[in-house]
Amino acid sequence: MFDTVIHSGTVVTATDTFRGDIGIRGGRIAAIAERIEGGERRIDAGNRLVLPGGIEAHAHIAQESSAGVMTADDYYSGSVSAAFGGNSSFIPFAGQHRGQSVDDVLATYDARAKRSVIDYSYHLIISDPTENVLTEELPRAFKRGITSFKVFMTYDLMNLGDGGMLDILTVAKEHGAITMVHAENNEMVKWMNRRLAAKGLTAPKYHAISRPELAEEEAVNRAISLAKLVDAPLFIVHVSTAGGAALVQRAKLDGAKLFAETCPQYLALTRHDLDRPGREGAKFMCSPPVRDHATQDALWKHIQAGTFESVSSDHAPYRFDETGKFTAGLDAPYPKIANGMPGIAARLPYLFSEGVVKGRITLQQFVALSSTNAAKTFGMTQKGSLYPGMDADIAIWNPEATRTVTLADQHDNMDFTPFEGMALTGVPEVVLNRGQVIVEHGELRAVEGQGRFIARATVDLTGKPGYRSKELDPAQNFGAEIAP
Ligand code: DUC
Ligand code: ZN
Ligand code: ZN
Repeated sequence: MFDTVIHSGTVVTATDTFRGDIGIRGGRIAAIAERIEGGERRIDAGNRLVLPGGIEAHAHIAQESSAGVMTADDYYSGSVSAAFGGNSSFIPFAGQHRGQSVDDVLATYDARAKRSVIDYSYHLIISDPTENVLTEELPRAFKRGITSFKVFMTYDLMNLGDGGMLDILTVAKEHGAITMVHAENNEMVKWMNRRLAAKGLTAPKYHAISRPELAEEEAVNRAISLAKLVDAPLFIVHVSTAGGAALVQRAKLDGAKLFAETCPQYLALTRHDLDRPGREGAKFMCSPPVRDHATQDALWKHIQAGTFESVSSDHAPYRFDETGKFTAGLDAPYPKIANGMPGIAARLPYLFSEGVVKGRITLQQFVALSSTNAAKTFGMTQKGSLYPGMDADIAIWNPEATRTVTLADQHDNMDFTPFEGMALTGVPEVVLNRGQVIVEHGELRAVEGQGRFIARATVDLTGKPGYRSKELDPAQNFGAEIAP
């Protein structure tokens, strides 16, 4: 009656922990009960934890940066590494560069993503919101279940300006989609770059100085205001500052349609890591940059308080050579070094060890932050929890096993990991995607291309009443019908 039964485990969801067996049929959970007999295959969970498979909601896979640098991971290596890190699905970015049509971009990523071993979707990055993009191509993307996209407030080649952002927020709202934003003030960063360059301060460590905390805080505040003006849902990616997190928390208390994430690197690393000898510091360059210990403590408090829906990796794998970090030469100044770091396999083991094992968060919070909330926010309605009818996306975790992070453990195409040498407790030992075992005790069981594209539903705004601007309310604006 069942293809597979997982027995003798402790099932954990975002709300509950209980002893129970899971029966799987046709890739879905068919039954959960105290005891389930039979099954063509029986997997003994051996008293370990049976969790929803992770959903990685922020990863750069087979993606060219605006400077033209290709990530080291394609959909095969990136998805394999994700699977070893306890993930059953992921949502990398499909990036539009200026002048490109969204239809073409999606066709390109469809071809690249065919190699994935786990289920996938894309967030669409919009850098060129032409009339055709806004009125024809985005609605077509929504129709095929791509219900989120990312815009930038920084980088000359990506940043849309406030007006462009309002256009995207408005179109997204009309379709029930969510806009994601990289929030850093472009002019502050450029001004800092000029001041540092004038003094010849171009080593990797100055990357951390060039992107001030205030640049993030200002942009987070502005992004929230823009979204509030048109009452559109907004997701702030990779929040790296206490000030940015506090702004998110306050806006959420006001009922804004707001979501946010932070990433392990902002909890684990500081700007002093960029001051390692020689070029080593370049390994720790990402944007926004890693900060300091006080910020780490503040971000943990915000994780505990529910400010963030997810802890995502922002896996941006640029190798430590001329194909990645150093396409502009081994001695390139920091503004010409690719920024981004890998972390797709380390995300969940890090969060489990530093979060659950150290008593900072509950198991329920771990499940919510690693899977359930991403499923709800990004419309993966068949994923993110364990109950009958859901996809059998499951990770069996040994909560006591310890492991030291090494490059070999990552299974990606990278030549370093910024988490090298960290001793972590808690290991995802068996991972399933739609009922198929894809990782089993250190062995890959998946076949290239077995992952499927997931058409996603609209954003779940339950519990977020939003905000009505007086000036956009016909009852208060002399009847002007201008609201989106
Ligand atoms: N933003 C990201 O989300 N990832 C890598 C670099 C960046 O600017
Ligand atoms: Zn970003
Ligand atoms: Zn990113």
